[in-house]
Amino acid sequence: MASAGATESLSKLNINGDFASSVPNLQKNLHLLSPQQIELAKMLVEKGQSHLFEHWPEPGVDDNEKKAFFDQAITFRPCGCFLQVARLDSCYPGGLTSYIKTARELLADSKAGKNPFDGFTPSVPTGESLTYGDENFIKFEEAGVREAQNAAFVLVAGGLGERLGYNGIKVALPVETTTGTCFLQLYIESVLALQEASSRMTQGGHKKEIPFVIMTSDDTHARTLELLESNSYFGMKPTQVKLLKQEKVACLEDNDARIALDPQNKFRVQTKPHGHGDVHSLLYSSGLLNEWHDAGLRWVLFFQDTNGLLFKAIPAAIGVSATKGYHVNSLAVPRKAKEAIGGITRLTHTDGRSMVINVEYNQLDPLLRATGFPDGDANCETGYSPFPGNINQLIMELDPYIEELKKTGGAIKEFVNPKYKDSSRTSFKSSTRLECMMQDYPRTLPPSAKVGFTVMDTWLAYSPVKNNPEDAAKVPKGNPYHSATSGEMAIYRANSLILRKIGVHVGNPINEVFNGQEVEVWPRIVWKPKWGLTFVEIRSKVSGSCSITQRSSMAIKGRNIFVKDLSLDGALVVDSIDEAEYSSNSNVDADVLICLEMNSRLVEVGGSVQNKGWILEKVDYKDTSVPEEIRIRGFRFKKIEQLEKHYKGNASLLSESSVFGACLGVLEATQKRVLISFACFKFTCNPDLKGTRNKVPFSFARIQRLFIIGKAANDSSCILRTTLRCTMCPLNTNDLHRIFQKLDKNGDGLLSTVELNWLLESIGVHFSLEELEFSVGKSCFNFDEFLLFYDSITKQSDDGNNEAVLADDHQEGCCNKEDCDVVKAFKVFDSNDDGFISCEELQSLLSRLGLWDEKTGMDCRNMICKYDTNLDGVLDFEEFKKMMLHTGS
Ligand code: UGB
Repeated sequence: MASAGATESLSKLNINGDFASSVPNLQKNLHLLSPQQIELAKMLVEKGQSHLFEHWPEPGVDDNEKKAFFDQAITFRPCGCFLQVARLDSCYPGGLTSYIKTARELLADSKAGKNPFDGFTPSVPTGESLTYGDENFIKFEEAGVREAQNAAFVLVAGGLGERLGYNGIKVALPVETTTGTCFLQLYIESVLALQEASSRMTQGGHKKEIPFVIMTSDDTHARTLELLESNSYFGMKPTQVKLLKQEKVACLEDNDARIALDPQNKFRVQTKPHGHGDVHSLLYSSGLLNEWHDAGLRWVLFFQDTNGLLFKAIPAAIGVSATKGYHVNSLAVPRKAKEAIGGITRLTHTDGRSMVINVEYNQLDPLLRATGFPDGDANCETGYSPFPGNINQLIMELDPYIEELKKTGGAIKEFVNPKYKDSSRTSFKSSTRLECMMQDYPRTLPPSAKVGFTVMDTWLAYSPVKNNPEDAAKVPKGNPYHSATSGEMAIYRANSLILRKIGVHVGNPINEVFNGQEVEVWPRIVWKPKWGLTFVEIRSKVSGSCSITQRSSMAIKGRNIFVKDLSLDGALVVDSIDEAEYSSNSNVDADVLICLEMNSRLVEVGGSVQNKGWILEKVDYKDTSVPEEIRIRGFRFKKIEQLEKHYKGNASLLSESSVFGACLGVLEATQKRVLISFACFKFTCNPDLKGTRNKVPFSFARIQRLFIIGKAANDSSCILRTTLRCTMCPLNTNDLHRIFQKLDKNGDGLLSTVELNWLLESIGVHFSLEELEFSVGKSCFNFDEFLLFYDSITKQSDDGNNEAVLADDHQEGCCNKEDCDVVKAFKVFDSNDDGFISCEELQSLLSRLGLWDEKTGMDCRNMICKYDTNLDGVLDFEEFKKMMLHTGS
């Protein structure tokens, strides 16, 4: 019974407390509550949740706790007066009333053993299957990189990671312990690398920022934010990153959907995350989708928290979406039967409906058994399940996605998965809750929707970290462990296989057991995404004859590092920053050739590196003296000896100097004769320095690689002209002396053909020493002879030997050398070969040359305008020629 005082205060508030008559402990306390709290209590009682109040003590005891209960519980109820409630309302359509209703229906179905796919028959769908590195793959990868700037990336990272049991957030775990890069860092750096590659390809370096969204939950939000902030967002602009927090839902303790109280605090409702399916309603309600639409984006990519291989597959998968016009594209890998990943399945209903959808791993087996496949989820003759495994990376086309969400508000069909105590299915082992999965989105799509999938090899695309060591060790033999151990080893395997694919001799793996899991141990090879994201990019960074032994470790951290003729047996770490200048803190005296093209950003790593390297030491996961993130993988590195090379930036040197060039050897050979045109020249972008144009033959393609001009020049037309004309001045004696010293590796005052060859090799010109010696007529030069040699070849270039070049040029229909050079230059800029140079083409080339920096405010339109005499917005050949031959006076 309510006390007289309580009844009086209720009537003052004009509230009838009769609803609580069956819950005396609530009724006694009603007067403590605000009108909104009482309304909420009433709704809960009416929905069969009286048990929530049965333990409430007399008024005066724990009163604040009672109120706090509502402040928490109120978040489940739609009520416009509370911001918090309003937010949750948009997350859970219909509020708590609707939640309880849906839960009762789903729990009844589950108790009755009802098949959620009733009426549907599964069959194996067809999709795009890609083989890494073949022509088709390269084509899709290129298309994907091009499209990537029109994409937004969404990482779902609200999960507790219960199966892993790690105490931190999963995105903070190291992907691999060679460098210690964590998942979030890898993801962000991959998005940035993709953004840059995409901009380079299509926008001439004008960077379009790829939005990056992270869905968090109460379990992960604060720590995710902290991880980002304490690491300066891993190089991404903070404004580019958005965190959307999903709300948890109430846990349910029985088939009547009675809400569970928190075992630790009887005045709190127990809650758990609602599943990654929340991401759709959150994106919709946040308004981001419309923002992206207005910004011209076309794709939204969803991915999960611990797949370190993912970005090796992403570019090609986007390419598939773009080429095939898929509204939904799921990335998949070959799946082992019973593996804990969903199966991509075609479901055909008796009424004719058909859809391609993920069937979750715990539903696939019963579905198959119920529809005429007595073996259920079993491998076929290939040794894999016939149903491709869903790795839950989804690519949606934005416009159809928005249209669909307008109809549903982003609500995804929920499911419940209670763990029953026994076959009577009447009580649960522990509380359950409703969940929804992001991959269930296509379920509501009309049959006209283009839903496809893309299968890639597991070694390339999928290595999640989900299982704790104990459970991983129990995984049936042949099935993947999905543990921290296998996740890290998969990175090394993938990188080794990629390098093998491009011709590097990589040692065979050995088998080892860590934390009870037998894994292949490949050389520990890692690189930053900016070094190589796509097959073609990686291929362009490695040349010559390279080998890496199984016991080796290699980390490449800089963008412009070129690996050439490297023979590695030990540990090597190479780092470089733009405008690098060499400095070494090697603790080993190794015979390694690291060629830094002077004052340029290109670093070449080659030669023989041999040292004691890094050894893998076993660690037991129960050994709490070892940090958790290490012991869960079962090994750690003992770094005995390594070669470390760091190239640090030297911006001041560049900004003070007008000399940016390098000493280059350019050798051109034909089958019958060898023409050596050893061109030592320097580039300048100083507008006052109108050096005479050197008639040294050079290839524009090579210049694209070698031509590195710093950012000192701020006169855009000067940069343009410098780029186009490559104003080359004959070198003075000081320049030549500096070059001579640089080339004289062993410092004996003589430049040998071996040393000269080193230079030539470094720019991709291959000669045997005999050929070289024959061509230059000597086996070594002292400095005076070098000066003479330089004189002779520049003279040669100006007259006699140019005949060969001119002969070639005449074949292209040019009547003089100057015109020929202009034609060549024009072709370099006119990348689509339509006879005109557009702003985009100009910007694209400047960007590839490293000359495009949006911060300098260079405007290609203005550059073009200057010479665009017919004002059609592009340069034709005559206009281009005028610009080329313009002396700057
Ligand atoms: N996640 C959230 O953001 N919020 C949540 O409420 C729950 C999770 P799990 P599981 O690719 O390996 C999925 O727990 O059960 C995030 C697919 O359903 O790792 O292994 C969480 O942070 C399955 O079809 O998912 O199953 C994480 O990033 C299969 O594809 C992600 O959601 C499988 O993953 C996945 O959470 C797989």
